[in-house]
Amino acid sequence: MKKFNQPIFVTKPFLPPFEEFCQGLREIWEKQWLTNNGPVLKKYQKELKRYFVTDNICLFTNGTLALQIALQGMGISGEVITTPFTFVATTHALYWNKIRPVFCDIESDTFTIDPDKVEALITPWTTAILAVHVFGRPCKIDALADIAHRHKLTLIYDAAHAFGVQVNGKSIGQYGNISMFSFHATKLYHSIEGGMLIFKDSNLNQIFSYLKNFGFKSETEVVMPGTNAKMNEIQALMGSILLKYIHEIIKKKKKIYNIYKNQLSDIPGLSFSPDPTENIEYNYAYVPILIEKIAFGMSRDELYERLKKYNIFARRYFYPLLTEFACYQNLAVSMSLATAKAVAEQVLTLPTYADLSEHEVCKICDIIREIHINPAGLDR
Ligand code: T4K
Repeated sequence: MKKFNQPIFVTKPFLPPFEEFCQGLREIWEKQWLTNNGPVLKKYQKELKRYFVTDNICLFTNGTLALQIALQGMGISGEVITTPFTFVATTHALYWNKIRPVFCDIESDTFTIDPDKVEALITPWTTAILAVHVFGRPCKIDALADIAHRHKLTLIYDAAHAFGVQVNGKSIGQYGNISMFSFHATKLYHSIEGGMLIFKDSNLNQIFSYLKNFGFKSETEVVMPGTNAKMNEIQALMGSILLKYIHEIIKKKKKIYNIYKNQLSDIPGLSFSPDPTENIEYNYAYVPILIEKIAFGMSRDELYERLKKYNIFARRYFYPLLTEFACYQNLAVSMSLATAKAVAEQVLTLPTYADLSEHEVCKICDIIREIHINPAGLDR
């Protein structure tokens, strides 16, 4: 197979028609209001409240700061049980709040925190569970809610990947005490950079508004040590426009996911997670596959490198595990993370974005098959 002429990255941001964005930009220019709770942000916030059917949402400049502020605003301290199989920002948010992350192993089917292993990690210092709907796959929400309820723990979800996911007909953001969504450009739905909290306790609205704006209550009053985490008008404009396209984006991503699944599932040593159960509406944000070296004929890393020669830039999300990073290496880990380690060694996320054509997806599949059939072959 010939290599692609242009690089095929793991993702590409979805962009609206240029003219549509320019129209919105023109209005921002005319008003000369760029940030600090401007009119576009207010309109966007209303649209999201309708979309999520709640008044309790707050927008931020990115998902990382949203999560940090969630922890600070809810007064989470001590130890928090979390997953090592995630993007570094999840654990960094704990560290910025001087909270000790306690890593729990994950499930082999959804790659999310394993509820059966959470209780063994609870100590008198545990205040919360910070679980991640990794790749948009919902955590075992009922089991986690039950543990959190019995042990009086706050249940926090990093839903960075889960925009558009529904469980039992409700948005995934309605579960737990609070959820953080990332609207980063690489996400299925984005506002260039951006983040959102959605929460149960309406008192948090005020606290989060203070915290993202330096703690200002009025021109002369600062009521808490806040930071600057405000979403600006151009971000809000992008988010507001893209909300109209979300169904189209998910439809395209679903089609891509299904092509990969149909074309690759019979390759020995290459596997997909089981399909989500019927009560889950998935967003197909990522296409993670697992590569088992012996059956596939080469390791995940070898496949990752070989694909680059064809101009295909898949990613090893999330490798290495968080516990391997220099800043977390010295942290005592009291549980075997065997499943998380195995998944991190085998996972590869394949390119998926709305612009990726059916023809290109089929070609990526053909290349993977060719590499599998002829592992020693010379790349052209
Ligand atoms: N929690 C979880 C579970 C997360 O996954 C994330 C973020 C967060 C929290 C924190 O949320 P934010 O603070 O970011 O809102 C990317 C994203 O930067 C990051 O947002 C995301 N997770 C993570 C999974 O992926 P990188 O380092 O892989 O990004 P980068 O720059 O290598 O981009 C990936 C590919 O996308 C590139 O190869 C090319 C393409 N790309 C990227 C950008 C930015 C484009 O085509 N156009 C673009 O504008 O982290």
